[in-house]
Amino acid sequence: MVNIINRLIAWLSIPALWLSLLLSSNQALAEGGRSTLNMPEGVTPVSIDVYGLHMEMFWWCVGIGVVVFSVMFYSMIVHRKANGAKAANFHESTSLEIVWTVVPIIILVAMAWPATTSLIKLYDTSESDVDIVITGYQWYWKYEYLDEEVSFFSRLSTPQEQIRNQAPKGEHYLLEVDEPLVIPVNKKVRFLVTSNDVIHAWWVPDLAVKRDAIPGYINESWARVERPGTYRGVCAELCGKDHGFMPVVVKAVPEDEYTAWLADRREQAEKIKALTSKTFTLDELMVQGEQVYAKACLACHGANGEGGVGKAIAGSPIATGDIAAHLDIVINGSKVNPAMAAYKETLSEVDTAAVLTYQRNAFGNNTGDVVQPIDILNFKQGK
Ligand code: HEC
Ligand SMILES: [Cu+2]
Repeated sequence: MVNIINRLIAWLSIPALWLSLLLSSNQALAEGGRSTLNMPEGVTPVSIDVYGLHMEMFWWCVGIGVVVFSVMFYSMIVHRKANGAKAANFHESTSLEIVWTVVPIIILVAMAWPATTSLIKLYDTSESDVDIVITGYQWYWKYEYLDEEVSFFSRLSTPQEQIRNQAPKGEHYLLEVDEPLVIPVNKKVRFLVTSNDVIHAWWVPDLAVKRDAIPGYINESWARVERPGTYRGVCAELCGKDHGFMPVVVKAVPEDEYTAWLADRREQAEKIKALTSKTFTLDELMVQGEQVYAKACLACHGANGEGGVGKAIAGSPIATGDIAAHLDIVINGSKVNPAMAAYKETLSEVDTAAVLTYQRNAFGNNTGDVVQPIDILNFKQGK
């Protein structure tokens, strides 16, 4: 009688255990249609492949777990010593050893086959429709559309007040940028990933793309996004103090929208080029210079040019002295303190001219000097 009750408890406890595990995991997986625990399925054929692979492996593991633990719990309850069980004594069972070698081999091959086909697809960057060079910088990204003469920087746009807990955090806190990468849907977009300084990694989970950005190397990847939308990612390689502040935002749009955006971008670039040869008045440069200063220099040089991380601009021997030295430190950066970065690539000629003119005339520096965009261009070209 006792024996029968024991068996009954054992047989009932095992399904009850699995059922409760299944129910709790189901709840975790099903939140809002999109799991908060599981990896995202993504929006490209490759990402869906990767997700399928992940789920397949997952269920293999669940199956093995259920079988192994079921046998274990059953044996522990039914064949326990208190119940008078005697241990069976068998050694070197050839058939058992063959079974536990062959079965795992079959399972491993069944896993390796789909994994290899997915990997081959993942690495096939041939015959792309759009090619984009992605360059990591400390701490932002540069996107360059090959053969389109369109390139721009993409920086974090989360306001400082949110980062410093002086304002409530927005929906896309630390996952928003001023200029997202725009790509067309249903086109094979090839990413050529490299870096300008240290190792970064360009990662967008929804596209199943994660590539190291290494100075001097170009790593390739690709995506064919099937659903228009905004997809977010981050730099996935510890790259310095602002590693957590260089997110990636990809906007996938229908093709006609993409073509219009490209044309618009090209027009903007043309305009900037035309402005480079224009002569500005002191007032025009001061207005623009103030904006550039607030965006790019104020954090280190202070709202009143009083300095901080950077040296004071008010009364600075460089900002009130020889213009060539001023051009040199802003365009090429400081030779002694890397905090003062080179702005030759990140500020346009017009912006550089404006901020130099501003620094030479604001904060009581009243030199009356006007620096024109053409001066910047000439300096950059060594004239
Ligand atoms: C991350 C901080 C930082 C930012 C941002 C920054 N600077 Fe600097 N800047 C410095 C530091 C540090 C020095 C001192 C460099 C040295 O000792 O050689 C400096 C020095 C200078 C000097 C020379 C001052 C002197 O009297 O020696 C000028 C001019 C200057 N910066 C202009 C700019 C301009 C223009 C911008 C914006 C486009 C800018 N800086 C943005 C940190 C910064
Ligand atoms: Cu980085």
